[in-house]
Amino acid sequence: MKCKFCSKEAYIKLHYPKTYLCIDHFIEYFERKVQRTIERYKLLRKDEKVLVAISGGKDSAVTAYVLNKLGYNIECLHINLGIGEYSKKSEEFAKRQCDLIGAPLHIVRIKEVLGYGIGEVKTRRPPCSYCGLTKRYIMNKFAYDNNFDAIATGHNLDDEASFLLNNLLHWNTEYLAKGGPLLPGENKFVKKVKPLYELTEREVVAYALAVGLDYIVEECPHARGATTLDMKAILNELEEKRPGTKFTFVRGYLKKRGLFEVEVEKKELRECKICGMPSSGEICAFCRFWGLKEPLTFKVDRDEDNLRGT
Ligand code: Q46
Ligand code: ZN
Ligand code: ZN
Repeated sequence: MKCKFCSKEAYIKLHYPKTYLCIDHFIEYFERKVQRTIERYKLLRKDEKVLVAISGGKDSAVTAYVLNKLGYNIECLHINLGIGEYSKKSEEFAKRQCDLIGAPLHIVRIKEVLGYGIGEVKTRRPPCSYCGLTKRYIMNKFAYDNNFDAIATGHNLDDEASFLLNNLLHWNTEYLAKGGPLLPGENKFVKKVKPLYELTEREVVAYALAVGLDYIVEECPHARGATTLDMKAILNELEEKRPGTKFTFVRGYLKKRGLFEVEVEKKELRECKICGMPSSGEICAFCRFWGLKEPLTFKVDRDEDNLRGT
């Protein structure tokens, strides 16, 4: 098949709207769509300092690559989770990706700052529960300590659609109130944005391949992603039969999100006694879990030439 816009062979068939595109026109389409998402949802301005959280995987690498190409002022943060070989490999990929992108990379290794890797802590909590807490805290604290205006993550359309479906099936209204491409900053919470919000996972993979971004494909050994994978498989089946399902579902949700917001009580936040970050209790969940007596600080010395290993 030929590209819709030129005489070259098609690189990809887009399902919605059904179009064949050559590699160059696909790259152009993808980048234009990211730019439109940023504008439609007022995610970022060109004068803002953006921290991209990169895991070594495809979505975050593509986010950093495209934002950089579109002229946004980005730096990257990789959190090494201390999960054996998996984390070593992830860090290697993150470094290679940032070399290709030409963006500064900061690395926080949680084993170095907290003493244990994910999965090594003696606790009843499953690794993913305190991993999520730890990643969210470090991302925000790093951005806050270094005066970033926004944190960009690699969530794509499939991630959002499967998150919504799963939370609708369980009527987790609190989570349903918090979806969407933009979580505005408030207090000491830095604004969070998802520039790939309207692009499918398939498009993200095709873009990564098209621009030569290498990424880790192995799953984390703690991943119990069966639910997400089930949701994604169901949505892909629906999409196959009715192209545009995911997009309509997510767009519709954004219109109806207010229904869930009214259900959520606004919690009064105070400052954590240890780290000073917002907390519902006297000590925040992060400091409590890791038993901290002193706050962690991530202030980067800007005179350092090589930002790696901070
Ligand atoms: S939460 Fe769980 Fe992930 Fe952390 S422990 Fe691995 S699978 S990395 S997205
Ligand atoms: Zn073309
Ligand atoms: Zn704290």
